[in-house]
Amino acid sequence: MAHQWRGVVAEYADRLPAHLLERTVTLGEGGTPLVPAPVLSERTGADVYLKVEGMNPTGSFKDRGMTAAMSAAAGRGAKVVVCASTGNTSASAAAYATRAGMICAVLVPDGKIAMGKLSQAIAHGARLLQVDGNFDDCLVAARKLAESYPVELVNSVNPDRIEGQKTGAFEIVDALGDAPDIHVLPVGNAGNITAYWKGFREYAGLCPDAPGGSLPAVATRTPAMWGFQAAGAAPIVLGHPVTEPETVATAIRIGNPASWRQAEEARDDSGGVIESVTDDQILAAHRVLSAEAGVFVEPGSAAGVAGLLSRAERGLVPAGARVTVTVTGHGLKDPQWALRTLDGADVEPTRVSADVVSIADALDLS
Ligand code: AN7
Repeated sequence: MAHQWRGVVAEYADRLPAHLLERTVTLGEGGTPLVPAPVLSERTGADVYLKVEGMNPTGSFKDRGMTAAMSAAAGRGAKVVVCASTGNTSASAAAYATRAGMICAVLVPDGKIAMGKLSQAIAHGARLLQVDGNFDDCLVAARKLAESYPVELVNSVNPDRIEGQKTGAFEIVDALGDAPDIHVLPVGNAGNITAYWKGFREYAGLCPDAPGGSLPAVATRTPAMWGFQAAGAAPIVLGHPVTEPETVATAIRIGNPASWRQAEEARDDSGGVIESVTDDQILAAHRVLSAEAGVFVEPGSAAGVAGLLSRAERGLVPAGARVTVTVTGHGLKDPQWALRTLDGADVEPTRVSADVVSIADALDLS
């Protein structure tokens, strides 16, 4: 019988804090495919792989951190959790809270989260509050709520979230046999770049004090971390918070990332970069992924690929480098972008009568 993946806490138990094992809350997250992307390799002259995180139980990478945060909360006997979210965190928190038998409150920016994510939070029975403000306002409120009321915060400022998310880096090294030369990902609140950098360092034996730090190293090196923010929400690139972030990539519409300093550390210690990409570049990369690579992601997830392609155009991707890109969330979260051309026109389905000749004609087969 094929091995049944047990979720990241059980699979990587020897490299995670022991308190996550007391009452593990899992939906079988992780174990996602690392898919070679010949189309991107050809365009960049590198050897490119996609870590397809849309394959997680709620359709985004957030599930890796959420199994950890929710296991810790359950172990402490928590009854209520809260998060601020641009959408995916709320979908994930809602699902895992349901599994744990907890109440989940989510604060989302009014009108600025994708329909798929909103539906998930509601379907899983979250107490959803649409806040008159942006993500950054929601996070400030969620933190204050957790300080003053008997509520656990499950945003990525919760260190257990980072512990869970670092397993994405472990899986990449396990699949390739060593760390890549470059790891690429979108940056919003900057938890994931922080987590991946931690995971890559731990697997290279560079963190003796980490859980499992005395285990043999799995990787011989660490990658350069390349992070990409949306141009209208690029505080780390600009060097100051953005009070009114704007981008089609609502997942990363964040003006004051909680893990800002850790993201800069990951960039600097790894010899990497954090740059911005325009909405047009994001939507073009979104289309390359779906129409040429066969991988459907949400716009925010395409920011990493957009940045990689932009650097390739500028001659900044070393020939033959092994590059992994985390594509963070599933295309079905926010499908409307597929129904527009890159010029912004609506895609109209072709209508035909139900006879084979008309159908063949419409398909240019005759
Ligand atoms: C698809 O759900 O912040 O830099 O509240 O949903 O770790 O924040 C989502 C972020 C990238 C950025 N891609 O990751 C939330 C939230 C997708 C995302 C990011 C998010 P971080």
